[in-house]
Amino acid sequence: SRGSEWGPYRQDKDKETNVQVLLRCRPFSEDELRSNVPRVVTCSENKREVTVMHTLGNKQVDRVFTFDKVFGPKAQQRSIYEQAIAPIVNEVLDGFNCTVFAYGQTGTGKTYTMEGGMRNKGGDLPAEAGVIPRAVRQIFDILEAQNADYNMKVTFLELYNEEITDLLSPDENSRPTEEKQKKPITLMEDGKGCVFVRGLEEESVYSVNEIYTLLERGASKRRTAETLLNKRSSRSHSVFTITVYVKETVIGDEELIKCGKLNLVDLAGSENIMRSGAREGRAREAGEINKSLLTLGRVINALVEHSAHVPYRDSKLTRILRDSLGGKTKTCIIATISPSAYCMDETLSTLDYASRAKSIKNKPEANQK
Ligand code: ADP
Ligand code: ZZD
Repeated sequence: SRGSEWGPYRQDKDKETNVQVLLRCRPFSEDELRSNVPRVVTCSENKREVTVMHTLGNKQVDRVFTFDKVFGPKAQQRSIYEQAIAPIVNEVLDGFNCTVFAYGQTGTGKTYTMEGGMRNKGGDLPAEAGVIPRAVRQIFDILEAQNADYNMKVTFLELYNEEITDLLSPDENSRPTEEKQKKPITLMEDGKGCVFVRGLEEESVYSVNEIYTLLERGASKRRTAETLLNKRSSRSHSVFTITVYVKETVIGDEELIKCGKLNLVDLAGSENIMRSGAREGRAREAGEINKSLLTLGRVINALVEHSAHVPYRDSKLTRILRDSLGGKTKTCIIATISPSAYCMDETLSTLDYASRAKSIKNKPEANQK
């Protein structure tokens, strides 16, 4: 077993790593170009700096922020993946749990970054494919190249108004009658402080195509929910999780199973917290308050300030992501912003939030059974 008191693992185990924070600024949209709105954001990828500069009457803004990596408007999906995410996926295959989440105002590219768009169907990855399809592809490529004995499971959920929807559950109509009543989805604690979501459809997958079929099901389920409830997508969080078990035969006949988990999270638009914070009373009545996003901010603040109490238990999102914030999971936050003057206040608030998150420390530990 891992780490005798004096072995090399001991040190490893106590090693703290900061949450990695990346910044991505999207290009101007066609609307923004047409309206000639001024650019207020400049990115220096080399210096890893983002500058926000603007003069309006006698109000002047000039601020500089530094991140672990900075991606300007020209950065391609593939280059972000290769530079920032591929190393994380390698760690998952080494038995670590890792989480990547996208944070930012609605319309700044969270979903584009995490999922991407799909122009050319089938075959190769489209150039616009985001983190999820690329991570899936990389995991299969590696496992197949190693000729590994593996098992891979995926789940895909949406959290809206503190309610979890399973984006992979089969159509109610195609279920056998005895299963027809909805499976209740609940958060369970495993006794070791780890939380898992019970009642989710957990699909074992053995090929990239199988995963694509599931992504399609998830995306279409979400579209249906969106049509029924306008603006839902900007207020909901989606969590795609891949769990990989790899069998390893070690010297002797002892068998080890390495297990790694990757959570890919697309958070609700950050503008929602600001607004609901400002008029909490009315927002709550309207069912608009985003308890999970508010609590995420409070958890980050508590960790940054080393508070004695971290309010993980106050929302479903923070219960699900507990281990990613101050726990044993390696975490990367991708903060997304717009370059335009229209969005400056939200941009500054995203940059402040993301800067604060840089000082959160986790203690990654590999799983082994
Ligand atoms: P969010 O998920 O933050 O609300 P979206 O991912 O839906 O934002 O992005 C809003 C729009 O901007 C979409 O049309 C998307 O395709 C486009 N977009 C976002 N980021 C980029 C980018 N880096 N390059 C090109 N288009 C982008
Ligand atoms: N962003 C698109 C889905 C949307 O909002 O509908 S793009 C990727 C990750 C998770 C779910 C869907 C996808 C997506 C896709 C689109 C259409 C049908 C299936 C899946 C996608 C994009 C590029 C490569 C693979 C999958």
